[in-house]
Amino acid sequence: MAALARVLVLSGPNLNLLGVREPEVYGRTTLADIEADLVRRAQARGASLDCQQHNGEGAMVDAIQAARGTADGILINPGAYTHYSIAIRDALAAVDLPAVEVHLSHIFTREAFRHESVTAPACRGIIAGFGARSYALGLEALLDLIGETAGY
Ligand code: CA2
Repeated sequence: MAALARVLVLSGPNLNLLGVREPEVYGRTTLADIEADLVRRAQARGASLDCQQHNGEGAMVDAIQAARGTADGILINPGAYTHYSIAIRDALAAVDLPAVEVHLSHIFTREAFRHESVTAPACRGIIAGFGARSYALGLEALLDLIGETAGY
């Protein structure tokens, strides 16, 4: 693998509306704010990021498949697909890259239909409930995992 750890940061449907719509639910931080913070953190650790947001399930699957050979790990917030996309789960399992799932909200304290993540079993771990900080915590954990695998 490359000396510089490469991470695909993948956000799912409607997360492009963060900070713009329903701030009372998801806060005022925009996805661009979150991604800028992640880029700073990655640079501090000598890593590079490719940040993508897709509303479609197929586009998410395509991005995960394309990560094979171009990324060393995946930080993913599958959005609502978390709760029902077997296709995204299968793609994560198929690429065989370390993945960390993140959620802004504490999905286990919300509506019952959000309590299950079908995608999490294809990930190394999950961080939920810390708002924008979930992404930051997830990135730090993922870079640790990648570093352990690479032996640096
Ligand atoms: O807490 C999370 O990060 C979620 O992945 C967010 C998803 C939700 O379906 C998951 O259950 C948990 C929803 C993202 C929608 O984001 C919006 C942002 C602003 C306005 C409307 C939706």
